[in-house]
Amino acid sequence: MARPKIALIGSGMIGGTLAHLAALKEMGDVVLFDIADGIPQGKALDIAESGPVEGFDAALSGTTDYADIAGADVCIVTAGVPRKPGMSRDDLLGINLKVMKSVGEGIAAHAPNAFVICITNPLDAMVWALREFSGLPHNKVVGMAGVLDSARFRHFLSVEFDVSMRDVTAFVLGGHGDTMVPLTRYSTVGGIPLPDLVDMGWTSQEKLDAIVQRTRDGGAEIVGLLKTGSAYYAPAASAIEMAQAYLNDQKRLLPCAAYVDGAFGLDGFYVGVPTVIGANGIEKVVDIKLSKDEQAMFDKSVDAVKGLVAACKEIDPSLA
Ligand code: A3D
Repeated sequence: MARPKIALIGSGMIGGTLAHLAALKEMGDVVLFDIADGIPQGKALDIAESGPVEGFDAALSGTTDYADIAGADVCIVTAGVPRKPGMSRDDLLGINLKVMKSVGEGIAAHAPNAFVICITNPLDAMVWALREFSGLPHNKVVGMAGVLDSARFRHFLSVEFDVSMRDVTAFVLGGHGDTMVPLTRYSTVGGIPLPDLVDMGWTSQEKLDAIVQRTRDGGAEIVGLLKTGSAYYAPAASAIEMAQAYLNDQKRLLPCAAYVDGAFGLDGFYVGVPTVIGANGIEKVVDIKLSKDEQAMFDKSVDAVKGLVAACKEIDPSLA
């Protein structure tokens, strides 16, 4: 059987890291696409030349021609611009919306059966726009943010509790912005919910609140340190986890920016929710019960995304 084909639209910091991870994990053959001629070809060749040392057989190629993504099983989209210090994700909207139009049309023309994972910011609005421009089914177009935000939350928690990251589960829902909703009640250490751990005296409410805030600011913390761009190792690892769930029909329960129609009181809207990812893409949106406070935070986050979607429609009336 032929190896799966993974197309990476955008070959910058995240795109290059995605290609490296996909090759190391032998997920399939990788095509790097970018408008900056030379970058995708150079990264593809460089990673391919590590194959004999690492022991992988995946084929890697780079291109500026959408025809070369033909028949891709998975497309991961990072095309666009990242944040610089002082910028919010929302500042990227105007530039990246235009990019989503060309990417959506390219995918629709050459890889209409792919599972498409969007990473470009502002995430929730861009995945919505990408779906609109591509016309692909909603269950096949999804945004990566929740896995990353939850991974950041899990990392901070494992350091606080001094336990293995493998034993910490966490959920971050809502839009991928300052209003994201880290759900402490559904986050656990070895199955023990965080509020119980506070009651047990293993940590304090103040420390937990600080970790929640650090999670919300996780992207900005990295931007502030790097100064030249935004995070790429953890974002790439997170999207790879989603791609593997699809390619291997794993039925993973992962928080993603998915199209929600009916659950959470929403009617046809992209935002971060718990989903099941398998061979049919987003196979289920898990409609968990939120407390009054959690619902208020979620609603605020949804409103922030609605504002961004409205701004997209103003910039490009074809989306209205
Ligand atoms: P960067 O290293 O600048 O790579 C972006 C690439 O996109 C560059 O190589 C550009 O040449 C290319 N590009 C620009 N326009 C086009 C186009 N029309 N078609 C194809 N390629 C194009 O950025 P990065 O890889 O660090 O980040 C990529 C995106 O991911 C940015 O929008 C970030 O804000 C976003 N991001 C999202 C998260 C989430 O958790 C959602 C995390 C980190 C970064």
